[in-house]
Amino acid sequence: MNPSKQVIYRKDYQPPHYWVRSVDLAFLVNQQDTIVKARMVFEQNHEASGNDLFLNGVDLDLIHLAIDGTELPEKAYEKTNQGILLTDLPADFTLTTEVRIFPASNTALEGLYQSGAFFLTQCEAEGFRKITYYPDRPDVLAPFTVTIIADKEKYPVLLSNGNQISSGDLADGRHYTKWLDPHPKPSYLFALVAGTLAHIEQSFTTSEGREVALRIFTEKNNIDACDFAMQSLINSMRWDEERFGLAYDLDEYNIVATDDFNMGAMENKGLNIFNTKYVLAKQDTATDQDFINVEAVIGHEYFHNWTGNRVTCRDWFQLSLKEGLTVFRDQEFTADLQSRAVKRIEDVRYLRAAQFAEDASPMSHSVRPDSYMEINNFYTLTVYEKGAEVVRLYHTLLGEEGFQKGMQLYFKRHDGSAASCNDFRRAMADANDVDLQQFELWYSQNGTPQVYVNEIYDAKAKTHSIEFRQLAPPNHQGDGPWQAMHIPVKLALYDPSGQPLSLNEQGDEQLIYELREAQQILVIRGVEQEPVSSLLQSFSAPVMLFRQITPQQLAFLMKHDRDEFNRWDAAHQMQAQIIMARYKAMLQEKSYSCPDYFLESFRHLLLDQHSDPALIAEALTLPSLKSMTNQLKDVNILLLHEAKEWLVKHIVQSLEVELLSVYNQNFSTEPYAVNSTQVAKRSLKNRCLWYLMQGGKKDMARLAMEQYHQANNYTDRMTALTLITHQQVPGFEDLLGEYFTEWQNNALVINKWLSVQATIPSEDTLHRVKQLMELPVFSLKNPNAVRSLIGAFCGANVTRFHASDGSGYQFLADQVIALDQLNPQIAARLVSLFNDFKQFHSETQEAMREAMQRIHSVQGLSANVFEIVNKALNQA
Ligand code: B3K
Ligand code: ZN
Repeated sequence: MNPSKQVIYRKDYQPPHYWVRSVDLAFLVNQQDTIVKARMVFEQNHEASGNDLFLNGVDLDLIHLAIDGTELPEKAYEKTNQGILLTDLPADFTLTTEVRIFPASNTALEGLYQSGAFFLTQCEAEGFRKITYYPDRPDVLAPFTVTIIADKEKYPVLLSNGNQISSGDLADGRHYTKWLDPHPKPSYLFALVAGTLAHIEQSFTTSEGREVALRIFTEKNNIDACDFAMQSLINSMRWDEERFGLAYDLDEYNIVATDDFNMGAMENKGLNIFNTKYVLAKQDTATDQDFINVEAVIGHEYFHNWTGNRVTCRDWFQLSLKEGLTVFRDQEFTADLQSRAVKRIEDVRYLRAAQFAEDASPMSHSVRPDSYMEINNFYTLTVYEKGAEVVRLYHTLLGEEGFQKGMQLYFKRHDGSAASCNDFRRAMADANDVDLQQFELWYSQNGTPQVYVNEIYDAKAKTHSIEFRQLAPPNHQGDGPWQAMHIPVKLALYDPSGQPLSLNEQGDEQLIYELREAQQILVIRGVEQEPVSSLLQSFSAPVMLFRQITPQQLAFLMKHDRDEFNRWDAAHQMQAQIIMARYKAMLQEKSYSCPDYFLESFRHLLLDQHSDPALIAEALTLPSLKSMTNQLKDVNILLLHEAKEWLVKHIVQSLEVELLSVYNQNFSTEPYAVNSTQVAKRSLKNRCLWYLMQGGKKDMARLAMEQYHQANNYTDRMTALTLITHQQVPGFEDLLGEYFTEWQNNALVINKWLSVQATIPSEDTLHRVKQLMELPVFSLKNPNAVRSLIGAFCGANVTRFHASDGSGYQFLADQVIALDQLNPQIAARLVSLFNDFKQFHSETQEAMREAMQRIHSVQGLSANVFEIVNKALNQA
């Protein structure tokens, strides 16, 4: 088998034979090629036995290799297409190398590559080996010195990690800059940028008194859209000092934004590289959600400076050590700055729809995976989002103070080194003197834990008993049997008037009940009347909770629960119940009509004058199909979609007057600002408009047209355009045309235009998508464009992707095959859209399987795509 398609196991981890004590790099950047010279000082690791050293190196033209100044002849080492093996080495030595690379033809966007008028790098996870020969593994940390030399006119900006220590002019119109990053780091955090870029700058003084120059670089035409990102960076730095006591540790913090990036952003030490999507934001081109995303991603990458960079990962199996923890930190940042309840609802909605699905799919893996073929395939929702939930569990169990004590001990023990998930767990346990042995299972067991609840009220004894039973997820993997997990269940009980009951002798009205056994019973005493329980408040653990709950109890919780999250969840469950009931009736060709209590409680939600409008908007947003299909088999996805549409139509027909009045009430005439009050009102207003438009009435279309033309902000404008286009209101093609003419030079804005069209629920959409792919604004080489057009069609246009003639699946297969030649990481993301195929009924499954088989049979498939398709087909 091709060496890049080998499976790597966590259990095979071996410490490195050599440490790198320092690295000096020199880059001679040219348009045609780049020369990379390296000088590395190695020292044997006495705790590992071995005097050989493997240097990773892929697609490099080796020009020269010497040890302690003596050139090595080719026969002195073993060279493959993955690297060089050096043997019989002394305990200490200096290695010098020189290689040539070709960044301009690098379409995988990994290593050094070109974007517009500049060159840049992406090294995580294994891109550094495409730049120079090096032990490219996260547990080898070294201080880096980097010199960049290039033509001054073509490449005026030359950046790398750390602080710039010198710069100057050279002969032949060239110039150089020299950078020192004193903090030892693994190669995946290396970065370099060279080219023509504009920038904005501000200064920040840390709590330790360090003055830091903050800069954001973009191409010149975007420089007016960076101010919000700069403010977000300042907010992040301040927040990390205040909440975590962590301050920045260099004199510069540079951010570079590029249109050509495989993911959102990258936390390279002192030189973050960002997808423009998460930097650029202006009133006329960014939605409220875009602004919030910019703030969150700027925060996320900044927070990595401590959780990821100062303490990094021992090996890639520990990825969640930095990602889960940093997602938790960015979630808390957003919760502290925006609305905590809204943030929690959005995160859980995403987790349940996407991560639960991943955990039930052929790609299911534990938060700390046991094996991988291609590490880039494991930057998953499980590692990130479930990983963040696991970190949140510590916080729930230990409280803010205990959690922060654990964090401090973690930094004290591991600052400047590479650690493991176990190290983190130990720090949390030791700092708080608690036993977190069983907690290990959160890292080692895959699948979503299932908790079944049974409640009994005993009127005579005045007790309310809640029995919890943990069951193994159906797709449990691993050698041993599944074991019960440590699950904190936050709960409250309410009496029939909605008053919270005291749950113990201390009079607590809220409890964290810790499950540790497969079966446990909680008995609450002194309960005068049968109560209604609110379980798993704030979603206190990432589990599926199954309980018998009546619509009346759900309506009660929607009204009385003090936990905002569970109030939303009750609404959500009621909606899911109705859609499922209709779907089941349709399957059996029976009739089912919408119960009055549903409309009544929906009306109550809509007209609630006391709650945050953002929370109301969330409660009015029906569950996604994805979140409902997770637990089902033989799903007829088109029928389920129809059932949901039916409910929507029913809501509009019954509540049109109310929807219209809430729409009007939340129409703001104030000057636009991105603050939580305005964002909340816009979200509720636009949710109402969404419903109104689903009714298909002409006067509602007129309302959307008015909103489109009169809006003073992009959220309102884009919502209107989307609704007008999706409903194919006469004139929508003209609007799309005008939009294109106005924005054709703004890639991000045009990407939205592509997505709007890719998601039109109409028979000719695939044809339209294929036509849009021919436009110069689209390129298979640009990941944002691919995600916006192909990704949106296959991932968000249910009826067209799942069209019964299989055309959607064929299209996806064609695109994956074509993309794999250019950019395997993006191809692998796209092919993952097939991963839920086993949930569907046999015809759909078969058509999806055929498309995957066609991909699988392509010669020379990347390890990225192969790993995913192979798993899916083998487990079918
Ligand atoms: N650490 C990077 C992700 C790298 C992905 C490599 N395929 C961004 C982040 O999580 O902050
Ligand atoms: Zn991250």
